[in-house]
Amino acid sequence: MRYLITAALPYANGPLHIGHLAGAYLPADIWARFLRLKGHETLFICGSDEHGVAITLRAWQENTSPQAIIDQYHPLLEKSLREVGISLDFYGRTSDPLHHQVAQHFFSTLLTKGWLEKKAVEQFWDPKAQTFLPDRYIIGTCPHCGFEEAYGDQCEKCGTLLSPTELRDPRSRLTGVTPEKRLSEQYYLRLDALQPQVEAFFRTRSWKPNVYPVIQSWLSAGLTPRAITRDLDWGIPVPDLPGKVLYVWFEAPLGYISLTRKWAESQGQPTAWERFWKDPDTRIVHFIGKDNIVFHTLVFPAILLAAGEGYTLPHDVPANEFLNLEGNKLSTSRRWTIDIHEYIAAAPDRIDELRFVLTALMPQTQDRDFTWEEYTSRINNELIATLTNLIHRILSLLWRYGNTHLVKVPDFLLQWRAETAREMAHALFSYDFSKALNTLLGLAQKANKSLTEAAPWHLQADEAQKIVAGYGDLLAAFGTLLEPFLPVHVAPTLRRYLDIQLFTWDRIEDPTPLVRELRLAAPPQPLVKKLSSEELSSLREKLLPTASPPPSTPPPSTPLTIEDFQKVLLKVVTIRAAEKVPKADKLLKLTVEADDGLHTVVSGVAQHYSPESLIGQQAIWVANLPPRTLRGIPSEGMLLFAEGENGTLVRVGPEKTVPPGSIVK
Ligand code: B3M
Ligand code: ZN
Repeated sequence: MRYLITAALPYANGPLHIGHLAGAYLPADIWARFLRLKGHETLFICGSDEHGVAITLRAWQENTSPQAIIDQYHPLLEKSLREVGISLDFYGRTSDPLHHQVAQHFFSTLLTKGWLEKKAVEQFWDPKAQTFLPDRYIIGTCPHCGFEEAYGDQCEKCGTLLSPTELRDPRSRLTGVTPEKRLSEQYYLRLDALQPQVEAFFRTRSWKPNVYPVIQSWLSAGLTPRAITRDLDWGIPVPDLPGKVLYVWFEAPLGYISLTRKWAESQGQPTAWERFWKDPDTRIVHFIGKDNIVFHTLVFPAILLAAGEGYTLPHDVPANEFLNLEGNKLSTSRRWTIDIHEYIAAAPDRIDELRFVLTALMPQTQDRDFTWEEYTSRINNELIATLTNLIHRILSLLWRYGNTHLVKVPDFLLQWRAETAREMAHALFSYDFSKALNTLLGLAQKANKSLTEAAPWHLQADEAQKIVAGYGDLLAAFGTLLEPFLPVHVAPTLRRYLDIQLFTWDRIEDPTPLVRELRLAAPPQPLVKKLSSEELSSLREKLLPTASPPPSTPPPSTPLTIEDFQKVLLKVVTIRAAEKVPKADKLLKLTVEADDGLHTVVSGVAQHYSPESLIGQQAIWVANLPPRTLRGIPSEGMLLFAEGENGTLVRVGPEKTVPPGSIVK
């Protein structure tokens, strides 16, 4: 089997952070390295996404040009990816003329084949900036969940895709003014007409459990035509339509094709790309974050199907969920991130450590949380205590008993190693990277224990030497099994100590000795240094200088009249029951008693209160909010919590117990 692996094309409007890495680049890299060891022809490509409002908005904010923005970030993105060991075969950019050509070709083909329709639509116009506003330039209140900062194309809170006219209280992000509606002509992709083909494609694939329901819900709602052109002056010009550019989500996925072509050109074999896009023996796998699922599983396949030029459809789209940082959503604008280039500068010799922690914490089917505490304990108590200490123990023993060893391996070690490699392969083929890593740690644990029990150091030298040499086989295996995970320092250094090459994965799965003889090149040093509390604080200080996440911006203090205030009906309630909401780590379902009986309130405090600790407590309830449904649970009103230090939430209640339903005024 041949594989084309892609990782989401990062917008060239800012640096990469740990969320990007754990979401797309690291899993893609582990997979690519694993497939190569499995002996599959593998091409791994990526590139900067240089169009769209992500770029123009940034340029507007920084009072500079889009070109200056991409020229600043494109090299930084590539450098960061390479330095964390992302083994890309090619990194390009969507401003490349070849990409423009490919995207325009697809547009023209779809137009000729009748998959596009032109419609005059009302669009928002910013009277102050004198420009049409693309969807992303408009914010307002989400009609589905009430989130007040929803973008015109998508609500980041509830994930619903929107069109800007659906927003309540729309505002221009450029100037803050209320935009006006004006007519403008755009091309629409007939997703409705393509639905049968897209559905047929959807049914031929097996999707990850967090991806399947997203696609399913879209298909059952019915696909609708989607505008694929925009009134903007930055992007790929729409052929024969001055003043308009292709919508970034129409052209960026086509970048996977143009980047493969650029790679082929760079190899001096301009037609080599066809192996990857036009041959059914190739599997194309897109690694992305959850916010990109719809575009990769529905829109992009729809474009390929509509073009009808024999392009291979995605084999899989193993999207990850999000990584949070110390309990809060990562945010570049609020400076609540750990940027990769800054991490590399602060801890240049701890790249594998970061990869290890992010693999252990990978948000594979649900959001996960990165904390410095966990970073430290995963490094000290797992990576070092379980894995690299074992490696160091064996290396030191080998060194103690001479520098050349004939290796005779006991059967149980051969079996353990072969089974581990097989189990890891199985986990990796199901995109369960954390499990693959854990399986490896499991082997190290067993080996640690059996070595301690064998206690060669109590035996005579020649006897001891034989036992230790048997464990040398395990080291030879680690040199390969660790490669997809820790390729920057740990795996290559280990191989250098033992003077061995990478094996194929299949060789490791075969329970026969890997080497006959082991020679140690140098006295071993520990592969990973323990992380001290001083090192940790200095790292934390450099990377997250603010002691606590920036508090969410308080609402602007427009003067309030007493009549305004009296519109809010506040009551004291007693919490009678509380339980966790399945599959939502932040939510608790609370049953509260007021003067008119029991009410259900879904509250985002699960990370701050255990359900038991709230039962019997009183709280302040906003009683006259319209009900809304959260995770399928109808929720009435909301409970008030104060935002404490480090973003903690603290219950607000009366000073002493009052009858449930008492008015707060
Ligand atoms: N540029 C990344 C993002 O949404 C977006 C991915 C494009 S993949 C074709 O953050
Ligand atoms: Zn919403």
